[in-house]
Amino acid sequence: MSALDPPSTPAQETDLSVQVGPLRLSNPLMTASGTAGLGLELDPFMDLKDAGAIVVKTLTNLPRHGNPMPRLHETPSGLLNSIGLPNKGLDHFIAEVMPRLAGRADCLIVNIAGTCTEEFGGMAAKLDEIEGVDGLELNISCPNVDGGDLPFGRDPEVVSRLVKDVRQATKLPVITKLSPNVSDIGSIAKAAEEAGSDALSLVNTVLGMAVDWRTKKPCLGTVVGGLSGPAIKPIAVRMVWEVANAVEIPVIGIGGVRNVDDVLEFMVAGASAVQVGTTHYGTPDIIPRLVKDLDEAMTSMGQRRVADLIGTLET
Ligand code: RRO
Repeated sequence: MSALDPPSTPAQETDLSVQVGPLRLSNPLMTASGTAGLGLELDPFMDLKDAGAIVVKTLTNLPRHGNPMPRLHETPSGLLNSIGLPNKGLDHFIAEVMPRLAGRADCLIVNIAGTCTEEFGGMAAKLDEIEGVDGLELNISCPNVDGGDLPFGRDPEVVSRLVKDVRQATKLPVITKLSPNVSDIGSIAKAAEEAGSDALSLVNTVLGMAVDWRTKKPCLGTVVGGLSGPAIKPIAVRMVWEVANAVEIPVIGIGGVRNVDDVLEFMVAGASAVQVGTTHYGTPDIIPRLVKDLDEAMTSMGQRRVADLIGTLET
């Protein structure tokens, strides 16, 4: 640029922040539970504060070994898993991990699963006063317990009781994570909303199965598992759109996000934020890449606030 060039108008800064219930996120990119460990595993690849929020792998009240091997099986456009919630238990997380994790993320969401509805409430109460925990995600949708039977996520009355228990136990923002393996996701979403959930995240993995016909063995130790990745994105987008039309609370989209087009697709369909899961395995710095790409996409569209795109689908 020479001194004779007209002064360029300063580029308007893009605003990637979004509101998810009471949570203000610096950008809409969150890690999906289970794909980024307890958060600290991402340290070699990114600053945890790059993410709008970090969501930790599901914790149970007591330690669990997880499911029999094999636990992972790749398919052409998705990943089948049957991990089975291996973890050292909530008390270990609070005592040993939280001191290292507190303050490292802009927003830290702890994902929990109880073995009964009351246990969800008990776990929420334990986490209520823990420094550095910004919110809870209730995993009522793990496909890898009880043979995919979803003891909590399929019945609106059970969901309602569970979310009410948690609501009474904590002042923390509560996100309820829904399963796609139900016939009417809207009724489950409404039950969670009416019981006091601040937001919903969806979808958890889709029940699936693969077989090695030569050995005549299933490819997963539990036979059936959960499918994630690009294969499930259209299912997830459809369900996000359905749920966003059924409830007033914010919806977080999950399922096969790999690039900025996927992020914006979910947001236009009604998601206030998106979680990135399976892509982490090949590209562990996917979140900062997507934040940069989103910023550039907004600039090239002349769109200042990403939040203005939420739910703008014209049908
Ligand atoms: O650990 C798992 O097997 C698992 C969990 Br908790 C979940 O919520 N979704 C999934 O696909 N796998």
